[in-house]
Amino acid sequence: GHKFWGTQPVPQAGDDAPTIDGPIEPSKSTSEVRQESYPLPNQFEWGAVDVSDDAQLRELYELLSGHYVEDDEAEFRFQYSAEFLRWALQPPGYHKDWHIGVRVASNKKLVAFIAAVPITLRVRENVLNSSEVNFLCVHKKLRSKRLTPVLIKEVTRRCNVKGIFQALYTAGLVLPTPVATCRYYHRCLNISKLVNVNFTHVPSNMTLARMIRLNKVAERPKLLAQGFREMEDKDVPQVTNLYRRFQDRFGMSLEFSEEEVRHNFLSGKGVGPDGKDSWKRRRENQVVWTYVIENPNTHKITDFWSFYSLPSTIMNSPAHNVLNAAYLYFYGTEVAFKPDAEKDGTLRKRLEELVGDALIVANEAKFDVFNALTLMDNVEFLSDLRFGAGNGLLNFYIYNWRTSPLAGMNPLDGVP
Ligand code: YNC
Ligand code: MG
Repeated sequence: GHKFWGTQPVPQAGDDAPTIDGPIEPSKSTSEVRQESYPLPNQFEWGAVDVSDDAQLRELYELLSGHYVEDDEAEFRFQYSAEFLRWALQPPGYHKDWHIGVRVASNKKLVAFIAAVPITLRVRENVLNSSEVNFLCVHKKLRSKRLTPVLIKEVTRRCNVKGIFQALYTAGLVLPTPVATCRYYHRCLNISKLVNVNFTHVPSNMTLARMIRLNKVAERPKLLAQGFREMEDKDVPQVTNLYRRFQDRFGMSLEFSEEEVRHNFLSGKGVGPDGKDSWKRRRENQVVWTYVIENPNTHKITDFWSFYSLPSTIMNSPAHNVLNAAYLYFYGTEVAFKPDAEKDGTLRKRLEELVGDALIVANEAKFDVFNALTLMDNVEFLSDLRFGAGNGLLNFYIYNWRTSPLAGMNPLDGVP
């Protein structure tokens, strides 16, 4: 049984299939919302984490890089960069007091964290002013002490104070009750390093040399001649429009304003040590990488794609400390709106070209691996582009919202 989750407004095991989408419990009025923080055990106190302040951002970085999510075998642990955390925690309209730390009362050491950011979430035909909850972390020495329910109740309270009663969150863990489940897929780029650090292995019917040859990617993006270039600020209106129409095809999506598109696709760039544009420096200082295809004749943006940089600490390799991973983020293409594009293979072909170029850029920038989930249209191209299924699953949850499960977030409702 779930002592905590059993008390929360989430679909519970054994609930009947919902006949109509809607909240599980009604929104509270201002006077019904609790105004005081929940109590913490004596030696701890709530402490703000101001991520605009370099020293506090560093504290958060240190907590997460030592104690955040690991794979099942405890070989790799996410190592979100300070720049990434700032990017993820300060989207348009963010609230400082939704960045919630727990500190040791005596010495103010940061030992736990949870955060929410505002999002506009569409689930089927309903558009919800919601929050997205992420970066829940409790120091390894304080595990299994039921701090988590207090963190979750406090972030819920602070959302409620701002009139927000729904939230989106993801976890590898299975809780009551996922709205969708996706699998992680991995496209190996730096084969010898990935074999060396035990991220992948050479199959018994293959040699390392052959595996390297098979996974080689081209040196230059294939769509260069068609107007491939990095996204710029002037592209924001067109990318927003394409993003919206493309996302409308899915059962669930995030709605982005132009300001959110600018933030999500163009910000998160740290300043390199000496301003030079070498790939290594870019990889270490740029969170999100976004490219567009601009039709050379009409100047219309016909396609875009993006990935973000999220390294992992390699915990037990003598040779390497960091796995440089790129994660496929959002993309869109006008091809999706041609009649029958989903049925006759033209959408699949276009996505293969676009994401194929993303692999080329990531490889050029010396990322070791390119990851993607089985959401959006990804199942269309994953195997043809030599992504392999990983062990990891990611479950998607919505707090206080009833809807029937989305069988993947694919418009064709393909299973993950
Ligand atoms: C988890 N990941 O089931 P029951 S993902 C939610 N998400 O409750 P304790 C979780 N709940 O089953 P520990 C959870 N992990 O008894 C555990 N729980 O009802 C539940 N790991 O608490 C669990 N980060 O404090 C159980 O557990 C209760 O000391 C047990 O701490 C857990 O960010 C954790 O994986 C995860 O730092 C903090 O293991 C710790 O084990 C840790 O005794 C490494 O807690 C890092 C890690 C999680 C990444 C993420 C999304 C979080 C979503 C939280 C839910 C938000 C709901 C919406 C709120 C806003 C609503 C509005 C409006
Ligand atoms: Mg605990």
